[in-house]
Amino acid sequence: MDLFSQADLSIDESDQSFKNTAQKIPLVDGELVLYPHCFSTAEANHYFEQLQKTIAWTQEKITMYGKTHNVPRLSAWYSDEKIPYTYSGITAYGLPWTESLQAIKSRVEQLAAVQFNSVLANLYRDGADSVSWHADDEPELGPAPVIASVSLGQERTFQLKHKFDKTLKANVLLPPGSVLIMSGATQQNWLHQIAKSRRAMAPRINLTFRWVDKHLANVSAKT
Ligand SMILES: O=C(O)CCC(=O)C(=O)O
Repeated sequence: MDLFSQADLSIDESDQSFKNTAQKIPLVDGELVLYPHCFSTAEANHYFEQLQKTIAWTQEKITMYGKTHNVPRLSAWYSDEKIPYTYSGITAYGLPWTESLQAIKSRVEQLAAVQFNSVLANLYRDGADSVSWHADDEPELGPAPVIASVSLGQERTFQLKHKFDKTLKANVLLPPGSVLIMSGATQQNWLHQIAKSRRAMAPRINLTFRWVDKHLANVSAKT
């Protein structure tokens, strides 16, 4: 049972620091909207602690040029119906939703006005953890996926670069409690990363909610 009661989690409307305003981030050939304070500070802290404790954090490995390395972050994949997800050469089968993930999913579904059937959770333990340039463009996500990315804990910079026009770049600071929604042609035209940092960094949890086509996901898992 979640010890943090629903009343504790409710939003105090008199608290002007909580404003669920959308910031449209201008992006050629893509759509990016940031909700800097979708979750209040209390909610963000609560979910960070819960997820840190309850997610099945896994150290994935990747083999490149015949050498095997630890992926520089911990991750876990949750979904409806054990949907497989194949990324970075790894196939993970979706774990059942936890109470916190389900609650966060409901909130971001309202915000994005779409339904999600899966989430990739990443734990960046410190500034040495990162995710390198990539697009969420696997066939099972569809040609124009809506991806809702929740940030908790340490603020990190989300960097974007255009796939075809090297002059186009963007940096978005992701504060705790924020939700970044990527949609339209963003994944077709842009790469994103969280770079390593030499500065002292506290842990950060990121959740990217997705809608995965189960049949296409099974095809990717088998190939
Ligand atoms: O941590 C982030 O903000 C980005 C995570 C990401 O790019 C991914 O899971 O595909």
